[in-house]
Amino acid sequence: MNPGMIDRLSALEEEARAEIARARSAQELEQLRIRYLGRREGVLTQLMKELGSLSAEERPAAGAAANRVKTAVSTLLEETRAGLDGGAAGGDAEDLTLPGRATWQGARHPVTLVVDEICAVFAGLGFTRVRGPEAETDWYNFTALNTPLDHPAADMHDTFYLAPGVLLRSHTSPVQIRTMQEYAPPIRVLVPGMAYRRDPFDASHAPAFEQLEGLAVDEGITFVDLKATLAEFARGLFGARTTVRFRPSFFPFTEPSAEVDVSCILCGGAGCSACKGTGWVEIMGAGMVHPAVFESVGYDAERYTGFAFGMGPARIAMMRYGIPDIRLLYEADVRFLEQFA
Ligand code: 2NL
Repeated sequence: MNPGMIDRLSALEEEARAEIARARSAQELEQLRIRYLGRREGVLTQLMKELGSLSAEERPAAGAAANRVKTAVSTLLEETRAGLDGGAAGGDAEDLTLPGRATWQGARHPVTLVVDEICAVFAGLGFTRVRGPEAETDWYNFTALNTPLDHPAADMHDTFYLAPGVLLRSHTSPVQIRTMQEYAPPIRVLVPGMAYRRDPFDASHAPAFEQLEGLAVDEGITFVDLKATLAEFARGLFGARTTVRFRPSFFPFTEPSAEVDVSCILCGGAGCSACKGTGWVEIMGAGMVHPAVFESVGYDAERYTGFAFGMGPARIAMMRYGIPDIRLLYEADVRFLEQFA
């Protein structure tokens, strides 16, 4: 018997167990395996080589002890490594270098930003913001607006019909009709909301789009009030140096009618790619409310006059933020939207 050998084996086992318990990674465990069990330099391997020099009586007990320690250390290494892989039984220490999670920053949609801004400017001129149904009857959407049902705009190919005589409104004007039915003049309302047309969905058209219309009705309202109101609006939205230009146009529900341009918000009128070198960008249509519209809501067309206008806030948002394709406004892509936070 060689108590020296047995004692050295016990001490070695104790030391190996303590070291393995401290190990925090697979690499550390592998280093320990090499240190204790490595084929050439392993501490236990070296001790086992000494077994040959023991006496025949001592060798069996020392050999058995050596094999038991070798198996114990080897098993412990394997179990500890399995625990690390599973992650549950003491995995790698927490990685304190991981960046923290950023808090979510919500943002209003660019079209909402523009609608709210326009409404704020008109609020200063006494306009109230109103809403109404998106599913309408053809009377509110066309007939009341001096647009006969055989007009091309009322065609199945241009309008989403839900049932005979029922449709998705093709503009927000039915809300003004409802407002006039409900209230006597004077009226000043601003109507933002979705409108629907059977247009192909391309870079500059969407079948569902935001519209924003305005209506003012009172005794003695003239085209001068329309011009002054829209000039004030343009300065309020685009800056004090902005000017407006009216070009003759046609809408069934206004007479006279005009297309309204503003001096280019990017170049100030000098001419650039945004205004195609003209210095002007078209932002809305407008005009004096047609007497037939007043008659359809029961207003006295001899007593009252009024002006109305309509614009597409998405177009204005695209201009203002340099958005090249209208479809970006409908994709709900967070990478696009969070730029407006
Ligand atoms: C455009 C043109 C316009 C109106 C909308 C309107 C409403 C009533 C009576 C008269 Cl109830 N007019 N709305 C008038 C002129 C133009 O919109 O280009 N929109 C995007």
